Amino acid sequence: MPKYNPSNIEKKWQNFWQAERLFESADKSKKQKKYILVEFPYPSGDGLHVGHIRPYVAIDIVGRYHRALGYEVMLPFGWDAFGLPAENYAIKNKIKPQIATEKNIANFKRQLQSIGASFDWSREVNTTDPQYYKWTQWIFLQFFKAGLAYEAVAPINWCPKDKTGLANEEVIDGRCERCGTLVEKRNMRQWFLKITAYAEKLIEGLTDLSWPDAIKIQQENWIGKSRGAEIDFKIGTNEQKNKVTVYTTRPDTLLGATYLVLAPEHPLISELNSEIKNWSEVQKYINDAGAKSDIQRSSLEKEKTGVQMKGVFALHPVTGQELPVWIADYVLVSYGTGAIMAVPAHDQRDFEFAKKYQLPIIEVIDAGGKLTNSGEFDGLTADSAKNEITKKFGRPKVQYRLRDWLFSRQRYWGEPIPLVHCPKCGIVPVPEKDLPVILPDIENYEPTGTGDSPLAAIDSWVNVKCPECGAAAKRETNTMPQWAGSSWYYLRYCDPNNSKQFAAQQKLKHWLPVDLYFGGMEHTTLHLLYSRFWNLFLYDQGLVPVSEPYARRQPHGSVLGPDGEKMSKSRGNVINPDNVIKEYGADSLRMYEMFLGPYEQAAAWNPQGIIGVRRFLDRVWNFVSENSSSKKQNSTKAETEINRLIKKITDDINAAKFNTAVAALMQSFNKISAEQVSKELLQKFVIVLAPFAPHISEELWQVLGHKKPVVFERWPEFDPAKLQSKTVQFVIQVNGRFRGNLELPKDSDQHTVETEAKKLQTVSNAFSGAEVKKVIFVPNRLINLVC
Ligand code: ANZ
Ligand code: ZN
Repeated sequence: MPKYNPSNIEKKWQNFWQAERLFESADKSKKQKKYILVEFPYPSGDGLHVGHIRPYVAIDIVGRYHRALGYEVMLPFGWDAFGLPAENYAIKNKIKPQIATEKNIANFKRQLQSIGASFDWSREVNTTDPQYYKWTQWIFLQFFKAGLAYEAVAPINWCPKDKTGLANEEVIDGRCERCGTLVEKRNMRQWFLKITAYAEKLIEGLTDLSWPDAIKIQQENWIGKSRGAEIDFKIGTNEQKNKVTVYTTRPDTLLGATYLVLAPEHPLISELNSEIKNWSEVQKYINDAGAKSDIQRSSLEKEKTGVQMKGVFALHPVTGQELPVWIADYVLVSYGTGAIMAVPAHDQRDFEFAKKYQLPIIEVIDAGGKLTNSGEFDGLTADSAKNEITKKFGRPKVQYRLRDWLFSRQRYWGEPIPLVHCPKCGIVPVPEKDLPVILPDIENYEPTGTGDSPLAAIDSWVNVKCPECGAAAKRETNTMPQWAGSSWYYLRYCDPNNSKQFAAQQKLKHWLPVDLYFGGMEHTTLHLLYSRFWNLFLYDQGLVPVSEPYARRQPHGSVLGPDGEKMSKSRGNVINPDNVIKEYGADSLRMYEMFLGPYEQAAAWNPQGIIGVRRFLDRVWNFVSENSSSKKQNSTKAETEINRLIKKITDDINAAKFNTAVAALMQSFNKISAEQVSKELLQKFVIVLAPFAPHISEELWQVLGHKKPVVFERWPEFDPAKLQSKTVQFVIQVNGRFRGNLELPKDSDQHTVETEAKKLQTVSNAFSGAEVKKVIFVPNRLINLVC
């Protein structure tokens, strides 16, 4: 038998699997289905590093394991190729995105095949393929027809570097999620998807999902349900006409409201301008506030600023007192009603503001939680006062922090929004038969920064006839965000080549929901939320059979560079799997990826660490080859060990504890290889090794005399009776003094133990011929011979 040399065997098996199409899943299989999904990547120009590969190895292990259990496994893969990363790469390298994307995909695919990933390539999807985005556009039109896609001029998040609008979800701590640039506000015409209509369903749907709590809580907080009340205050001199409505979660503190605050963008301000005595001061304040982001404005640490609208007063609905009205940027126009009643005695931000501007502070809740200074409500608990005051002076109101999804981008590399602007008919959807609206091949695809996408400059594309009346009309030139294609790709995998529908109902029924979804924590309030929204909508339209797409979610920790820092080109700490495979082989790479540490946690790549894994595989290779025609029986220890190993690996894969599974393989192998083993035991060992190290396992399976590949083998069962060791150690004493240990079958009776003990040299020495007078026997523990 030659030495283990991965480069001699890995390509061979990859080609075999591919040629035999072993991993293509059948829609009509009699087996139970298992749909296992991993988030599809952006095919960036840099290729995959070892961090990207970790989830692909994990999902491959889970997929191979379930095939061995007898499931019809769907393990699809595809490319999320629209959007900024692909486009920025193309601009930087002066290659058209279409061409760069194709090249990058080929490289990614080569890398994935080189790790032996068992994806079903017959289901490959690519979001930039017109046959794919035809249906992305079609789904958008369903939103439009249902009134859930709308156009509006609104102050939006604008990334000055990427030169595009961003959704709230793409702004992380005030910065662009992609490039980290501070986000600005811009007033622009935009397209929105009404995700807020699904706020409640998005919260409710979480209940039955077996997702980690941390993810559920993060989504719930992002949606941010709040219960409170709306209360009206009359305002200005024309009291008949003008009122301001505030949103409060503390209606019980109404009598403590000593002034009102409006957001700088509140529409009432300009309506009142003739009454405002310090109009120019007010205007200046409003202009300054416009430049700040919401995050900057609502930061708790920030010193509060504001300006009073002199000459304008609001009337307190209970006391009729005149209250001053201020404008301050800590009140956001996008939340609640954009106006608050300020209760400085009970709200920290109001308190700081009142101190700074010397506004009155009235305490209305005493130390015992009862109302005070509140007239007829004095003595009520805060809870009952909330109800009473809401009933008398306001209306109950549920409020969500979630905002509608800003869905248009001023960039080239995205799905064109399939709408036409007609001077007579208004906004007209492109008829279904004319889909897809193809993204034109153009020369200048760099972002303009003017708020128009580069498409706006292509007259031949923009100018069309109105689909309804035939008049000269113009195409919508905004494109969709990178999150569009990924919002429904798991549906397309069920029926990737359908040209009549986005997917056939019966196939969706067969495969959905996704049983297990691997993906990153960073997508919790982006892709994971968006795709649940699309799915809920399509479910309501009767177009998908399940309301929730992902039954179980498995997050992963990232792989850090050897320096413990995030892998990045600029740090020079990126580990390329191509090099690792060249040096150690794909199986060592796979096992080391899993061995790094708990799957959910970040772990640093240790270039030395993989050597241990490689040595393990060398030893497995030699031991199995040497014993491949073993006629021996298993020793009791070996028998126990293999049963324990099978149980451990089974449990660990089910719980996504891949690192302890690899450790168990190594430890068990050490024990087994010191014992007498049967060929049958080696076969079991190879079958449970196969999901982790599939290439060496195929090769050894052949060495063990099999013609069919190991991927067809059933997962071995363990014998629960054999999990316990069958022998125990007895302590042997003479007259209460320790004389040695004896390993004997479990539950040996007193006579057997006594006979064996007497054979010991140390025991007969201690007797020196005397008779045994008494025996103390503790089953499975001890025997004490007294003479
Ligand atoms: C009076 C009050 C008294 C308040 C008190 C709080 C404590 P959540 O839980 O996040 O919904 N608020 C309302 N709209 C706002 C806006 N557009 N910008 C900034 N703040 C706003 O918080 C609701 C509370 O936040 C509301 O209840 C309001 O202040 C403030 F002791 O009203 B409260
Ligand atoms: Zn028209």
